[in-house]
Amino acid sequence: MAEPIRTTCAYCGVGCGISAMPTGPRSVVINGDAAHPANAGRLCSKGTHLGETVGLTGRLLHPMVGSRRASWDKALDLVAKKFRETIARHGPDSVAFYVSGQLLTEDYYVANKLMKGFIGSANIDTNSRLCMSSAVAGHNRAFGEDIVPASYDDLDEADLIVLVGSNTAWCHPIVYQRIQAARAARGAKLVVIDPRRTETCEDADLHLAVKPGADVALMNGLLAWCVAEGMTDPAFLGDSVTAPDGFWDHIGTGHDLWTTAKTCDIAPALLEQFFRLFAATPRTVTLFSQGINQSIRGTDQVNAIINVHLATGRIGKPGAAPFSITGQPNAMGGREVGGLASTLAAHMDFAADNVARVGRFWAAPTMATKPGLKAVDLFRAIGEGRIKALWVMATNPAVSLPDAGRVREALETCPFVVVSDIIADTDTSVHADVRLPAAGWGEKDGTVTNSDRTISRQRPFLTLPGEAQPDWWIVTQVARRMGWRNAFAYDRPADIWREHARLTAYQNDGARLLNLRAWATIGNDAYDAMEPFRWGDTPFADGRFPTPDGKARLVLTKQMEVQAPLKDWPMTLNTGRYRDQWHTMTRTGLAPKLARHREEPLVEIHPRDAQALGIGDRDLAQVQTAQGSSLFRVMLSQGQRVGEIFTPIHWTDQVSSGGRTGLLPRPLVDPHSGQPGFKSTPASVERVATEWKGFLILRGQEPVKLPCLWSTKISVPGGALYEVAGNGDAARLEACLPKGERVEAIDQTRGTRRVAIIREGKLAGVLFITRTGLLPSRDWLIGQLSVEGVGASVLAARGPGSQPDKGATICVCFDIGLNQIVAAIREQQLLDVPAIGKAIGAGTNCGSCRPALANLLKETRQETLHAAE
Ligand SMILES: Nc1nc2c(c(=O)[nH]1)N[C@H]1C(S)=C(S)[C@@H](COP(=O)(O)OP(=O)(O)OC[C@H]3O[C@@H](n4cnc5c(=O)[nH]c(N)nc54)[C@H](O)[C@@H]3O)O[C@H]1N2
Ligand SMILES: Nc1nc2c(c(=O)[nH]1)N[C@H]1C(S)=C(S)[C@@H](COP(=O)(O)OP(=O)(O)OC[C@H]3O[C@@H](n4cnc5c(=O)[nH]c(N)nc54)[C@H](O)[C@@H]3O)O[C@H]1N2
Ligand code: SF4
Ligand SMILES: [Mo]
Repeated sequence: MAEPIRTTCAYCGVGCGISAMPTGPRSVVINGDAAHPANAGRLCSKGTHLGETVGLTGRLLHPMVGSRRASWDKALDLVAKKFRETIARHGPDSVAFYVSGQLLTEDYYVANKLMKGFIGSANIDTNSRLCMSSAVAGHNRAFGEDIVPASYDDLDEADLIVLVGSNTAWCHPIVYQRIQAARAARGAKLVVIDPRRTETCEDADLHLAVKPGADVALMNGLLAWCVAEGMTDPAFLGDSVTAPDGFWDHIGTGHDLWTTAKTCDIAPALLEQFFRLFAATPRTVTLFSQGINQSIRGTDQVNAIINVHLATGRIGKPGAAPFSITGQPNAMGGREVGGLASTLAAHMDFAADNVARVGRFWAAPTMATKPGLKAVDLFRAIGEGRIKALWVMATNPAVSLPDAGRVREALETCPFVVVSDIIADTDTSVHADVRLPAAGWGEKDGTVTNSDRTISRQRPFLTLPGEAQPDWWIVTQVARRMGWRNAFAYDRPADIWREHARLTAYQNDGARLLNLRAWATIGNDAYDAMEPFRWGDTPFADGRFPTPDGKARLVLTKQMEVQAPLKDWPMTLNTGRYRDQWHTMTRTGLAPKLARHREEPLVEIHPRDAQALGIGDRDLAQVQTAQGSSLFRVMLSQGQRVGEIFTPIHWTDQVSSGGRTGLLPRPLVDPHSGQPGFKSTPASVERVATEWKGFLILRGQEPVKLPCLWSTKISVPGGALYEVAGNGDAARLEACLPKGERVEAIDQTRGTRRVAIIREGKLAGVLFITRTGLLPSRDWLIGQLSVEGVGASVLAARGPGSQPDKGATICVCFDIGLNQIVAAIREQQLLDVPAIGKAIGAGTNCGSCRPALANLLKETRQETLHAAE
């Protein structure tokens, strides 16, 4: 029997090892790799269901010029010619690449080399700008190099774990499980600092619902407390840290408990509890992500966290570190090759000696000598006509950049846009002049670096579909055609890896900690067999930092005025992620199992705000900002702070008519990092009335545009489910039904319309609309897509003895819905999460739903108590 292929998960920066056993040309059985240090065999819901995403639905299989298929030769020649001509006419800064933390290190390396050493511009930026550039800037300011001074092992050894601005249970689930295991094993305490009460808070010892943007005040208040309590580390401060003038005076002024509590809008007693716990616990890891980074003061927020760790000597020791956890599978690899516009290569910046050194190494004809444009400025320059040729690789900026409406306009006006993607139609690629089919996960071959500096191999186990090619190949082909044949004469990813490793070691006398010298000469077989390894074991263990004087820097950070609500925009919009979707859903959207957790884009709002605005649960509401507006389904949530709303980032034109979060955020950025403040935009919300609602189930995946106000699509086994709502005559939706034998039940007085199309005894499509009443369970009807001999009775929408609606899927692995879990808790009087597992299986496989189960237990218990009162 064939051996499983060991590879790394396609999604988040946890970087879990996967064991993939192909079972056919486009099918695979996925298991966790027990030997991988990041996950020891565990996988979350997204990783577990990767197998559902390797089909060819929606794939881009051939190069396309406009809407016509082209040969690779023709497409590559065209890209090379257009870039060459634009550079000749307007100079190297008139072109740009916008790349991604989802490229492999080898892809990233050649794209960076081409732009910075050969085209001679640094206009290559990446979606990592939107993701962790504030952490990069913060590390550089504090340590002199972008070093993450923590590893997952530290989580196992910590006594206190503080999560700041991180919904770890949803976004880094295997890290969350590791934290839970550490708590079980050694009683580590968990504190979550997040304006929302997320599932990550469910089981925490403390949740501080901080006022958005007040984290600097919080951290400075914490530092002031540690100073006052004599809990700083004078020896470490003396030997290893320098402070700027006025630093300690600043911390000593206006950072008392009461002032801090007021600024952060947290009860003083609760804040004091946290301060005491922190001060008393030397082994503390403070893990942070987008709630900290994605702010117009993100870099200061990062440094405020690092300051506390430096001042208390909690760095470079087991179980004690500030820990910036990265989002994408290769965000760290991108940092290592220098793929940001503000870095050069291999942890070097644009200092003249670095430019000269890298230029020598590459034998580069035209080195970039200064940083290029950062993402938001880059797209502004495109909109203003200053950049005339753009190549987008492995990212979907029409959705994911702030003020995405302007980004779409910029893409439309740019004279030449190339998009390399695995999917044919994305909100970005519809603006492309040339689309290049890239190899996807399971096909591509190279390395990634996860959040804790562990480098692992992504290995192929599927053949390349159609004419798809790996990103490194596409880039080097264009580079060769632009005239740099020798500098891009790689035959395989291993050739690129060796060159990258050599560059990290090149004239590196120890000034740069990133040094992969040992890997610079490995053979192709050793590259293929590479085991996961972490570089830079425990950074700063010797109390030395990569600054000129060897000391770390405290950075003076000031809490900016937290803005009072504006008259037209009384709410604050926060944006982020769902447990089972990945970014713009081009891959997770293909997995029916992942679709059912959250089927529609929701705006979460506190019941008190909703009441004041006349908005009810499950209504539709328009969220508006100065940048744009979009429609969402309403979800009342006690977990929101009053005055603050939350929307998800995932929905696109390809799957829905609303939920376009990207149109809403301000394009304001942090002054140091250029990272946008996605988490806080002044907004308003308004109810939108509809006369009818309903759903449509269609066999197959062929996309259809529905003529109604609200439509969202999810994949289901055998087809697609659309939720719809609108005004006027709903009959027009019937035009979207396929041809075939038609059965219908139309009740004008109750305003219900039920139409089914049956072809050769199989259900081809159904439409259910109601103006007044309830709608039946979708589950049973979806099941009918895979049944033979369907008849008119399908309109009853339930079979003999069929079950009531399962509700939103909570446990993806065993397909168990909310209603089933609540029923089991009530009927079997279940008291804890393991008991639910024993009774119905939920939560016993990947474990991603365990926080949700804990929450349901609590809510159901409260309901029962109220009922008993
Ligand atoms: N399921 C899933 N997992 C993912 C991804 C995905 O798309 N889906 N994407 C990956 C990527 S690229 C990334 S970057 C990570 C992101 O992972 P996270 O950063 O954990 O995710 P987010 O939902 O963006 O935001 C985290 C939290 O920050 C909080 N927050 C907002 N404002 C503030 C504030 O002012 N202060 C504080 N303290 N908190 C605040 C939000 O309420 C939110 O709960 O997830 C990775 N993992
Ligand atoms: N409002 C708001 N906006 C945000 C955020 C937020 O919290 N709030 N978070 C930001 C963050 S942290 C991030 S990381 C970004 C993510 O945003 P994006 O990077 O725009 O999102 P993805 O959907 O991951 O886009 C990846 C694209 O690459 C394609 N692709 C997948 N694999 C490959 C491959 O191997 N090669 C090629 N060439 N293409 C491939 C996919 O089909 C998809 O079109 O969103 C940012 N935007
Ligand atoms: S936590 Fe989940 S999404 Fe992240 S790498 Fe592991 S399996 Fe993949
Ligand atoms: Mo990210």
